[in-house]
Amino acid sequence: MPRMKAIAAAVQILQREGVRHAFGVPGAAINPFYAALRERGTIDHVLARHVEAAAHMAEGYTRTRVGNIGVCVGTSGPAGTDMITGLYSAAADSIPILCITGQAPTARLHKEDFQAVDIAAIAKPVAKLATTVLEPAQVPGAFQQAFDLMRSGRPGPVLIDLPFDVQMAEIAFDIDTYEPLPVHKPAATRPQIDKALDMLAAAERPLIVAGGGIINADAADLLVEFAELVDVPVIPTLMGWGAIPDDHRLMAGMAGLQTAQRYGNTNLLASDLVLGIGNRWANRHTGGLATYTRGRRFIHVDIEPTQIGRVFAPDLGIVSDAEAALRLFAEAARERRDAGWLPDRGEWVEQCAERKRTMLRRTHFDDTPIKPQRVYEEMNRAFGRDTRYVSTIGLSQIAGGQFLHVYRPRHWINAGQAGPLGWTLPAALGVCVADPEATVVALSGDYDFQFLIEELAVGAQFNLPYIHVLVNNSYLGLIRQAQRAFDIDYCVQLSFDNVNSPEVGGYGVDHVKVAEGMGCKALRVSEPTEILPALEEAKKLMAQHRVPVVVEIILERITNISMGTEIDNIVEFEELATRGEDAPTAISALNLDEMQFLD
Ligand SMILES: Cc1ncc(C[n+]2csc(CCOP(=O)(O)OP(=O)(O)O)c2C)c(N)n1
Ligand SMILES: [Mg+2]
Repeated sequence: MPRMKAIAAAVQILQREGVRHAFGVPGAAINPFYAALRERGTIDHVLARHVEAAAHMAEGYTRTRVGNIGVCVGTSGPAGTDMITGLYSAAADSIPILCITGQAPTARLHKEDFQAVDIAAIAKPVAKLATTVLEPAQVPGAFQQAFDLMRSGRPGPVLIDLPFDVQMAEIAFDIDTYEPLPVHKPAATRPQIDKALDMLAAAERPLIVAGGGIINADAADLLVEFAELVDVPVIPTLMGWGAIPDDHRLMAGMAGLQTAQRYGNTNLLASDLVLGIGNRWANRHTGGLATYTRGRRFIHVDIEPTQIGRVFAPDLGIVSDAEAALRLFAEAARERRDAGWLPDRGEWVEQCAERKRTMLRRTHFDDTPIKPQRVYEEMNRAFGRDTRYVSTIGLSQIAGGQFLHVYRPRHWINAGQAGPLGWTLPAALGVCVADPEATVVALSGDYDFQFLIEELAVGAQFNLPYIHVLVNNSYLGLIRQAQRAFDIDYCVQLSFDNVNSPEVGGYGVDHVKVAEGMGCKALRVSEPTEILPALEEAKKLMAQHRVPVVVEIILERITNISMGTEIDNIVEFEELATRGEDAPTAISALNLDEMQFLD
């Protein structure tokens, strides 16, 4: 049996489990890992500028491709604590990432050693497993278990904390005898699926709510196949967006309090049965449960048994991986179709499609300063079906959710539940590492952008080109809007007179200068007609220089974006679209050229 340092065995296991990239920040206690990484030479490392960013890069990396597991690395002390936010946003969205931390030597763990902190205890609530390995010979098993846990059941992150001496200790290990553990995923049974299909058949106005579990399970094609077989419209959740293309005739819009369309909410409210697959009834999707559930029955399919009934009791709960369930759903539906048992859904499908054609918000504004709605209209013009959008939170993300178009799974990459400011930029870098050929477009408000702005240098250093659309209202816009309920506008302003940059007109930070200082390219736009040319120019700059390109769009400072507290009381702040030219890049206008308006 070959003998080697325990950490060398760990690096061999990473490689055997498919890891090709890692994101991190070295420190003394994790240097044995870095030495092993260098010696092996099979894993590329991206040096973050902030350890939280390394965790978000790992998330972006995982979320981009089926089977990817992002790895982030640092010391246990301040690096590990920085990565907790990444573990949280990964756990919240069922995203596997592996966080590896280097700890003080075991003999000094209880001596308040330099940078020794019980990171495993801190990480426990936000990880499927968080463990400090105290026995060197257990290191291979810890990694084997980590990969098994990350992939099995509801996916999620794991933290492995390795004391310095444990990393350095010699153990017997032979990678040729190592096998990844078989992944365990519960699967629906045929009687369960038949029962669900009976309920679907008995309904008059059924809908499918498609959650992120479908994307995690790589089952988007099966979802579309099943929806087409039964001819039932689909409402994707924010995490499921892209599971069915926006321009599919059965895509009925998103429902929710913020990232939703008027037609999505109206379609949901008109339904009498909802079949949720791989979703978790997130509160910004459902709003008040009485409004959401009144007058309709629910079937809930989820991989995690404790998710069934967590938010409300469904009429039927099925514990299953989304792919396994959808495979059986499609198989059973095909049999029913061939037997002539499937009800005709033509009228209901047409009602949903009619709302999609007519219940639109206006995007075409010519105002200067620019109104945000216009930005998304121009983005729809500039970016094609293959674009991978990355965003986090704020009015920018909410309006993006309302107006942008997504056509493929993993092309809307969003920290949905946690929404940590600063996530967008490093996540976009992780997306670039995972798919170097992709057109990656990040969308941030000014505050989100400023949170981890230093990561721009990582993009420049490692040649990770993407376009960052930065919508600048010089405000914590979402919180300003929320403060209307308190009748205050307090501690939410980002404006100041920049003594070095009078040209930013009191908007505070000169993002163009900062981006250029970091080695990136940047453009600033103040007129609506300049947006599209700037986005086109950004594409050229990105191809030419292979660095991130920031397109800063100076917005009017106060624009309220449609939202509400219940899905039947969403407040509209702008006039709605009444003519085709009010919403020229709405999906029906783009694809059918048959927009009909009610007048
Ligand atoms: C780490 C963190 N702290 C606080 C918040 C609360 N929060 C959500 S949105 C927001 C303001 C976002 O401002 P900006 O990025 O400029 O976007 P805008 O709403 O103006 O488009 C804040 C403070 C958060 N999501 N994350
Ligand atoms: Mg802002």
